[in-house]
Amino acid sequence: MRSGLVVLEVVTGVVILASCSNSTSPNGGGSNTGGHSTTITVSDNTFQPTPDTVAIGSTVTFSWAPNSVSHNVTWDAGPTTPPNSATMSSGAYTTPALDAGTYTYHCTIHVALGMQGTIVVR
Ligand SMILES: [Cu+2]
Repeated sequence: MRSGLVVLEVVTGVVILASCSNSTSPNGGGSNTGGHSTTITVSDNTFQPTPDTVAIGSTVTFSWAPNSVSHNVTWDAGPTTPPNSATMSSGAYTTPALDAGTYTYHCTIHVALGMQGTIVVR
């Protein structure tokens, strides 16, 4: 009985260690790390990369991942206000040329799940 408890504690410790090492991959390589791309992938509940840093005057293309559910790109704030995308489950939406500053946007359907992003233009 007593030794059984000790074994359980050891096993639990190993599981916790394993999950820790999984969540801290090198260079912060998670699903929402920043980047420098004029293409942002729209997949279920995430925009990648975000924050995304691009050059002044860039257009950014949001590309829906295969088999995604319906999402949209709805702008919150920025130096200009690009048109919002349609709600769609495939295809792509390209912004007009972006001005210097920080744009924020979200998906109206999944914002409660953290589906939002930032584009830094400089
Ligand atoms: Cu969505």
